[in-house]
Amino acid sequence: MQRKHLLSLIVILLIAVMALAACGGGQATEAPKQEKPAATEAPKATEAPKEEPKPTEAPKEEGVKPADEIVVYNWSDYVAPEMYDMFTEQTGIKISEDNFSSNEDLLAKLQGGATGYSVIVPSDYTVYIMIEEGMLEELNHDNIPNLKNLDPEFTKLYYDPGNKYCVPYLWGTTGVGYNTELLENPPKSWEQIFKAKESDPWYGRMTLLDDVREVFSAALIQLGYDNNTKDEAQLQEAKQLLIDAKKGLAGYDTDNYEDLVGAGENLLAHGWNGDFLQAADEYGNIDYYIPEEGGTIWIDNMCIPKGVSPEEKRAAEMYINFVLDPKVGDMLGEYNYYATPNKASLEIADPEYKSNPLVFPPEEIRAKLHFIKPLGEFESVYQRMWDEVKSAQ
Ligand code: N2P
Repeated sequence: MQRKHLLSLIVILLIAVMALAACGGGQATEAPKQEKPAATEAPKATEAPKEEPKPTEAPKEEGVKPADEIVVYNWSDYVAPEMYDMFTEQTGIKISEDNFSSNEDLLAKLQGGATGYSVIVPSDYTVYIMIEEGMLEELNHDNIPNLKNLDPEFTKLYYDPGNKYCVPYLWGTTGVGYNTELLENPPKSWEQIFKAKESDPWYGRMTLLDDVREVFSAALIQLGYDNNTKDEAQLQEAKQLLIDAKKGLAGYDTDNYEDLVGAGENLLAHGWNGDFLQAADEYGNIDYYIPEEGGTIWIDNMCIPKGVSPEEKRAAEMYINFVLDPKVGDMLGEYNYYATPNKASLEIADPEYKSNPLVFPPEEIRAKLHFIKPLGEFESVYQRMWDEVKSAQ
């Protein structure tokens, strides 16, 4: 009788413990520990490790030999010249680069099944889309110890909290660059750009980025609307503004716009701050500003596309860790005139770089800068309107 009672007690206890564990009232790993003393049978030594992976277990990729070579799919002119050689010297891994010129191109290429890229560099809103669509590998933070160098501000981004998938690379702004020798008084506003008169010196000698969200952002900002609006009437208005502006444009260009301004072929262009500032070094006659209605701000990121081999992933994580090195991050930011998200890099950076208001915009300018946000299904409406702008006569 006593034995029977004892058995019922054990059974009740077991059920209670299991119920608690199922409710999440305790940690799942605690339950087996508590039931062990009550169990009549000693657990087999071989069973235990299988059932309870220890948290200290080595990362799965440990022991994976990194690939000999990786390809970075990047924006053009977006590395410091010696970076790739330095990485190869340090690790023996060769790097080559392929370029895209807009987030939409990058996305379309990968959605189309392109493979062979180990590291890609999308902007904030595109990272969000890629995570949502399951297009990115999760990073193994154990392989990226230099993550600690990131400014904490860059670890809590809406599109990738905790840097689970990506690591910020550089950030910057989109505004207007112009030729200071040929244009004394550049247009202060987007309005003077979109509604240029034939008598304006920049009429016919300016370009806009070949980039749907950037161009619509500029038009919506000029109209005083949210640059991420989902209001079709506002978008129609922006579309019409852009169509009317076409006669004053030399075209849409994302690849050489800063050189065309430096060489004096065009007088101004819509583009990215660092591209203009690099060209200013080369040509000595370029300045950059945010038109009075405002502009955009963005953060570009290093991510690993889904489907790479474990060897490539390991090499990609080594590259990401390399870029996060304080000296490398500083070299990258200073050479490109884009802002580094790396706090340790900023600590050793040249004071001239850190205090450049065109790289690190002051508060009154920051207040006029807007991020491009992911719009879900509505993205296709922008695309359709963009097609209409591009094909309009
Ligand atoms: C660098 C291009 C800057 C990237 N040439 C804009 N997101």
